[in-house]
Amino acid sequence: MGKLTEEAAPPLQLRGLAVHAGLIDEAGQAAMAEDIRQVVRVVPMRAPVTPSGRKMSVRMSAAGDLGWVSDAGGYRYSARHHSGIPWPPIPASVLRVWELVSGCRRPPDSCLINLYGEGARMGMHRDADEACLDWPVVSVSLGDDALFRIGNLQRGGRTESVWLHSGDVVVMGGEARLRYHGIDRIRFGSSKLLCNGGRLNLTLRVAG
Ligand code: MD3
Ligand code: FE
Repeated sequence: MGKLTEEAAPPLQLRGLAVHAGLIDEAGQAAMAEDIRQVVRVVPMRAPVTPSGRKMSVRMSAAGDLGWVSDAGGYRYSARHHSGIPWPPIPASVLRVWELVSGCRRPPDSCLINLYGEGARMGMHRDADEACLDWPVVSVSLGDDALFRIGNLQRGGRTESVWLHSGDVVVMGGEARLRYHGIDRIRFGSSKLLCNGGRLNLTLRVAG
């Protein structure tokens, strides 16, 4: 089973985000990817449709009490997948990451699962639909490298970018929690972790 590496260096700080590079070793990444495969066997990935009717390039599913769904009625947190099936519990391997880096005693109630295939991206947006915005968001990257962009509290202005790699963990807390951010592109095929290539991103949240 994998390990969460004892960090020699403090995390990289970028506009209030903490980037823990290489926190999860290869065995840990493989175990986590397998745990997520079990989840999406129950609640399959789907490509959300935006309120404007466009299909997103990222495919999504979730684990925990609440997941993210989108339909003609818009986006919202929901206790069930579109099929009506409740989201499976958040895997213990993923909860361990939250315990290590979040600084919260409270466990997350939501793990959103994003899958980026070749050419997928996520436009600049902010996450503000959670009931309380004081809790951090913890993100785990698995598979292909991704170019992550972080901006400001308002749309526009200067941004900074960082490549995220498999096993990296990012914590968004405090002032960083409401910053605009997105994924410009992935380097499809840069990692061998996922059999079909691509990138999995897990975001742990207190949503309810
Ligand atoms: C900064 N996911 O699911 S993870 C998302 O890689 C999302 O799939 C991206 O943005 C992905 O909403 C980026 C890093 C991340 C997640 C949530 C944040 C950065 C954040 C919330 C606030 C500020
Ligand atoms: Fe986001």
